[in-house]
Amino acid sequence: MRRVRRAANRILVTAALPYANGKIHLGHLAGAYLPADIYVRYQRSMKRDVLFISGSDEHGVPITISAEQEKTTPQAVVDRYHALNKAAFEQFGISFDMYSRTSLPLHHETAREFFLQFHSAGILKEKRERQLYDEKAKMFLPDRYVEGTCPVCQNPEARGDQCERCGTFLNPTELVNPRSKITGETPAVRETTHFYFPLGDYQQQLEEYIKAADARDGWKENVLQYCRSWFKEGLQDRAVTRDLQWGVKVPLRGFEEKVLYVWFDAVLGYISGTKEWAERKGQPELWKEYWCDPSTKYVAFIGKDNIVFHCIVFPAMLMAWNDNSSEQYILPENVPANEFLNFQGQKFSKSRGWGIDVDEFLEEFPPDLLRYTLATNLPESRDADFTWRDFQARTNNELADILGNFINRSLTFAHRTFQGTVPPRGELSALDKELLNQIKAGTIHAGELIDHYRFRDAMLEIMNVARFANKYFNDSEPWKTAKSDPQRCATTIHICLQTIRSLAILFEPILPFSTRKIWTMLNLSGNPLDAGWKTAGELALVEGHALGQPKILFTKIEDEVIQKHLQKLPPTTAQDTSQQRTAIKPTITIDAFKQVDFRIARVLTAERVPKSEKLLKLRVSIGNEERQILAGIAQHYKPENLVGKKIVVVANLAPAKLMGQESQGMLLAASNNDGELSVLTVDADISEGSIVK
Ligand code: B3M
Ligand code: ZN
Repeated sequence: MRRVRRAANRILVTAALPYANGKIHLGHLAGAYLPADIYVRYQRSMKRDVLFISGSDEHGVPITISAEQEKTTPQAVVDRYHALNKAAFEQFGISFDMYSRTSLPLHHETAREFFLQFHSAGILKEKRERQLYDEKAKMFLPDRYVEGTCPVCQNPEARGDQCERCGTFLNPTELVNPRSKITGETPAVRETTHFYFPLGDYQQQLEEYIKAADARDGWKENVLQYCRSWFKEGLQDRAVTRDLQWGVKVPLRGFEEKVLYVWFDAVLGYISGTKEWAERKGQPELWKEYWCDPSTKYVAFIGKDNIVFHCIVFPAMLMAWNDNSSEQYILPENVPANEFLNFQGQKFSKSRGWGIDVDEFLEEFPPDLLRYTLATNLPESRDADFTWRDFQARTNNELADILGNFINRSLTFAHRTFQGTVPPRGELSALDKELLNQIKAGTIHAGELIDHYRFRDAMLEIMNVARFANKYFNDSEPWKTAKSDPQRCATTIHICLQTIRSLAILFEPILPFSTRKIWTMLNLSGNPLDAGWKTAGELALVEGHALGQPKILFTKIEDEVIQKHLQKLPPTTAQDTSQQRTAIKPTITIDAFKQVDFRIARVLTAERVPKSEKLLKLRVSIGNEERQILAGIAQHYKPENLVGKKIVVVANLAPAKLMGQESQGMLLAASNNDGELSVLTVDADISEGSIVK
């Protein structure tokens, strides 16, 4: 389908309001905040008017549960975590225009205003209903205070509001064998009165809305699928009040002991947060330009567990409001929800100490390293995995060896050979032109990808420009032309310096700290955002411009550092290990795969390595060459049984020394948990030296 994307010059971006009862971890960042920030920074660079709102979700049962656990008040809990999370986001470079909080009076007023409008318009249904009551604790149990078996998938640890395993939306009374999370008792059933929002009345309108927004802006398939399944089940009335003390009080006589359901008020936090932003700016009405002007495009970034509230509940609330007011809210034009990020093959788990919080991470590593690794591995269409090894590899092999290296060698060269100035540009060679074309094309393509919420691919595209630039430096051999053809050398370095400026602009959304340092090294005023995305392809540095001093941008991460973190992880159970084995590594390009040279090899001889229990020494033929390969398979194969076999080897692996002997390659083998191992072999009619692909 052809998309008619709204060419919005005013964009409202929100990112889910995290509960202020715990710290932000890497999974949160990859789910909503980093993609939102990349999007926002790019839009700012495109000189679009973009407003970025988030804040703390300070109500709801998770907060009161934390307060009970920590033996303190809900207010103390949210005060602490709001401050911690706000600081962590800042340190990570998330560029919110406003990080608000839902405990503010302005927010309470906004939420009550919506509730009262719905109430007086007769939209809400009052229902007397049966609810779970904990007789020992003497209180009605909110959804999250109840656990039990999921009626759909039999998960024994389903929550009262939703089963995390199968995603089914639940009422606590639907759980099989419910138990109170406060006392562990089986709750009783009692009657209470609550207000319900008739979600079903809006189903048709919602389906049409999502269809139209998808046609214009291209919704993600995972998001559409969730929505379709809810529509298929049919939308039900949802209770919007709760028997609780902590939250937005229900503003009606006789309901003083009740508060609004946390999700009813939380989504309105985007609106009240925008109001707070406008008030702080001294233009209290300005929020309406973002919420009530149909030419504004609204994009809501979230993680997949929040899809129903953003694609169904919130839009339905706005529709209901719009039906009864002259003030008309816009609806999300897109809800680009991400799947989950795992950590070393498993779910982040606070209780098991599995994962790492952002503040802890940033005590040790600069934010840009983490931003880059996460961005290249966002769970955009399926769950992804953060591993320490990948973090090390991305930092060392990409940021340091490609981007950092290119910038450093170019600037160093300019200082050594051209007195630290931009040398004059002569006639352009084919290679010069190719690099400039790559930059221009990369700028356009990466921009389009970001506009389509494809941040991973955009990052690949941008890193490929840097990769090409690094290769350009090598292929142009300025260290040779410096003597043989000084004018050519000047042109090469001129192009390199222009490219550094381009890369600073293109990498700004992902490396906001480092790109500002690059800007300083180029001795440019302002920052790469001010310069703007559209100028990335321009040759903006003037001849003779005096450069700043080159500094190391990215320091490599040593093995010991990674080892230390791996050792800190809690021990894994057998089940965990099998999960870990099945976790798929981050996506690589076909080009990356093609760098590995797999060949068919015939085993000529095989013998044990003296004093080693594990190693066998093989002599193999890969066609016109013989190799010695050491492999840790002595406990699985008798040497004589391998002779004559055709196996698969990596022929271009850097040689390594094992037990004092050189290994000139590696053979492929597979093993499973209980220690079985098998060397990969092929049918005998494939000749040795053949390429495996
Ligand atoms: N606080 C759930 C979460 O942190 C919830 C999001 C609210 S967005 C309006 O995942
Ligand atoms: Zn389930």
